[in-house]
Amino acid sequence: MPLGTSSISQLLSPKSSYIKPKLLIMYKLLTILLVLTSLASCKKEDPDPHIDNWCLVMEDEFDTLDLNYWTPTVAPNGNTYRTDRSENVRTENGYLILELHKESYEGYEYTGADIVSPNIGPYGRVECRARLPKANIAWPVFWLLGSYEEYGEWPNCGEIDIMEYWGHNAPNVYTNLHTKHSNFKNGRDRDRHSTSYELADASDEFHVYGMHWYNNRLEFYLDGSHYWTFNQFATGWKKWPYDHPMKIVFQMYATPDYDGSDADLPDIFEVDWVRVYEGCP
Ligand SMILES: [Ca+2]
Repeated sequence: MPLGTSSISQLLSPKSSYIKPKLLIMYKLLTILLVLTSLASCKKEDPDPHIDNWCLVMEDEFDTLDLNYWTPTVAPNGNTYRTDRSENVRTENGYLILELHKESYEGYEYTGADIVSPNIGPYGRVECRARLPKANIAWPVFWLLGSYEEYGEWPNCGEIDIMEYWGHNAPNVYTNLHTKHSNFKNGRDRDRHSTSYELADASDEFHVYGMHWYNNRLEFYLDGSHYWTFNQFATGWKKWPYDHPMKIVFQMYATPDYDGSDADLPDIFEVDWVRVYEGCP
């Protein structure tokens, strides 16, 4: 009789005092085989690759504003009306310029801008070279917004703020993550989802803000130097929505909850280039 399921259950049963030595050896061999197969499949699905060789899949030097790729948003956000006017968004001498103005517009006190890319990823490396504004009320961010197809709208879709900055909070630069589980609205578990560093010349010099996006972690880099890793700490989209495509966003808004002077407006957020890579095949 071949060693089938019923035989194994018989062998496992305490009543199996009649086990023949040959069957016992076969059972042990089968167990070893099962363990080895299981180990091999774990190895195959090891979600911890380190990629050294990145292949460029998208690059924009912002010699022009390519409206076939980027979509400016025309709508209010907080106290800022986002427009697609050249006063708020344009390219100049190879730089993307997002400009924040204090002006009465459509019932709002400030005008700013954001531009949104098509989906990228999931996974890869994304970075930009940028100079940040000086104005106290300026709120420039280089971030990724999850596409809505998989888990729905924010915060379900997930958000990764690679570089987030508030002029009045200089010289601190922040990296913030938002998920269904932890976001700025529910305030839950924020320490785990946020970090910051000081960058005294962020408004004087260009720096490269980047992230390496893996299937179990997000690694963050400033000028090519690693400063933080966010490791996936639970399964499920509520705590790890970063397994589906996301869109790149560059924004320049006025901080909604700032009540200091805004006399230093207008001001600009300048981006020299943005690049997206994937692991080379
Ligand atoms: Ca450029």
